[in-house]
Amino acid sequence: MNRTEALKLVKPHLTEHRYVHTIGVTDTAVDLAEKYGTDPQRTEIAAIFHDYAKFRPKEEMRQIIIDQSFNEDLLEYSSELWHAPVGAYLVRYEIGINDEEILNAIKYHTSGRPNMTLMDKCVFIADYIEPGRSFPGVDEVREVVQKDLDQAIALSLRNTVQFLMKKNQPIYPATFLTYNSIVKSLNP
Ligand code: DGI
Ligand code: FE
Ligand code: FE
Repeated sequence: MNRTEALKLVKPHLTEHRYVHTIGVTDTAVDLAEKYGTDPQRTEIAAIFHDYAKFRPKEEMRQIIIDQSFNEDLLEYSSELWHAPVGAYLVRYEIGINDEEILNAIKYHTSGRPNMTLMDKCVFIADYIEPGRSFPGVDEVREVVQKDLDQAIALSLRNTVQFLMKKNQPIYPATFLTYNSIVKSLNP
């Protein structure tokens, strides 16, 4: 599947705003894949579909999480987290993508996971820094990612955790596990 075909398949599932975001994530992820040395074509497909399930009804997502025996902890945390694993599932069954590395990059694009692959990292950080994003701290992450991918991920996770804490929101444990994993790898 090429970029044009993939974009055509994802477009009906997104709003215009989210489609523009998706293109930003895709271009950013491809640049990073080339820079850091993972397959740009497959990273591109993962990025195009990363928010595939963003607009599914909550009840449909909840049912998929239960039926597919995904970590049911998810249901105790913000429904904003659900579209990532549900998206990986739907991209397999509705789009027919079976490439596990692509599916994992989609599945873990919101929380990350310990020991992320390069493709996971490129999609994760591209989602955070794509040109349409404008929140405090994003420019610093854009600079850091040019020098050190892992430092950029650590910084983005720190920002996200601080942001959620300031809003008195619970933090999904996987987000902390990802943070711990990446910080330990920076300071072995
Ligand atoms: O889907 P996007 O908006 O492009 O970005 P995303 O998939 O990174 O989702 C971001 C949302 O997920 C944002 O509203 C914050 C929320 N989120 C990310 N990590 C956590 C989280 N929410 C909770 N409760 N806990 C987390 O660890
Ligand atoms: Fe997302
Ligand atoms: Fe996104």
